[in-house]
Amino acid sequence: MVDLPPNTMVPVYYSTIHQFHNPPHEHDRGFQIPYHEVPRRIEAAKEALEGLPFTCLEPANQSVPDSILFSVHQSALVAYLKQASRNAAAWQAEHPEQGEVYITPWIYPLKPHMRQGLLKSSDPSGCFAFDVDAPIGIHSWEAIQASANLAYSAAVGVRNGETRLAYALCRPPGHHAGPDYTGGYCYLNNAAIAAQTLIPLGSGAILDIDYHHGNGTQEIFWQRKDVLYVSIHADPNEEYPLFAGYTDEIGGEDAPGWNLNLPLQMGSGDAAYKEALDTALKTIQDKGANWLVLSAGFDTCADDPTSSFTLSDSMYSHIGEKISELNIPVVVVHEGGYAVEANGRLAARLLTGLRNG
Ligand code: OKP
Ligand code: ZN
Repeated sequence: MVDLPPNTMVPVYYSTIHQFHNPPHEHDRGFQIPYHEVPRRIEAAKEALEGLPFTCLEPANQSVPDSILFSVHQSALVAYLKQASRNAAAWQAEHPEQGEVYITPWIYPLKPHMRQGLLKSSDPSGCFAFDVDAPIGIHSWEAIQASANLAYSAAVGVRNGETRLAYALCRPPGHHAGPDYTGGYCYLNNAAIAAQTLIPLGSGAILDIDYHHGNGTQEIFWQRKDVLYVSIHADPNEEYPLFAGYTDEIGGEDAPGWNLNLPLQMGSGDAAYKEALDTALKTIQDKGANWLVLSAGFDTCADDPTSSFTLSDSMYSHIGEKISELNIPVVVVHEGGYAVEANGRLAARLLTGLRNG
């Protein structure tokens, strides 16, 4: 940040626990493919960030309190996540020959009467997922909690005035997770937890620069005027999550104008992105945000195997520098990025830009 004293260290929150969450498969338009959201992503980011001269690595020194957790998520979702991890453990104990198993919700309540029945049943898992790409294994709940605790710890440091910039190396990511659902590798919404933690500093904003629209974050803050959600992402007509991220989603009846979607054409590059970023930052400033949570996805980069955008490495320095001009405290929450090693060099560029302005 521009007015950081020159030798202030930037805390980078990291936990080893994420590596025990390692599902084998996901689905692309129904086809089974290897899981892109792999442990090495966050290890690459950790190595690059701890290599910067101005960072210090920190453990998750705080656990998300229920008061924060249950103001962004329903308790039924949390109960489901715990139970699903237990179910995976029980299945594994009974079928040791199958090795590590990951459970996926399998019956989805398309209509309200189906939901009513399913919720009362012995396996309501389909009531808590909007897609098939948030599988749960024996260690997943531990990893999900550890990830949320990193976002919370980073936000507490900023809320307490100990720093004006912090980075949470969250894995699994969070921005597709809504009040009561998982989806798209996401289980608990780390960015929403960070934002809720910063509310004592006044109203603020979440800027989501992941390639995919953060439908979960949008829904959590849909009716709120104390948290602006702004997202730059690929055209949802063509790209996941398909059902959200359109320009006419401007916020609920209680908060019109407090949600801004800036979808870009498939194949967009630096020029289009810079323009959208200027619009995003102007809106954040106009709304008088006192703090920013940055949902930082790196799947916008040219070499990402899952994305059509072609951002150059220098864009991530530029994004950091432009954000620093807001001159408000920033909590960075790691989201996507599937060019595995790129998570390292791009996170380093982003954080360096944020720090040096
Ligand atoms: C998570 B995050 C379509 C496959 C969709 C889920 C993508 C989740 C992205 N090609 N699989 O926003 O990076
Ligand atoms: Zn993404």
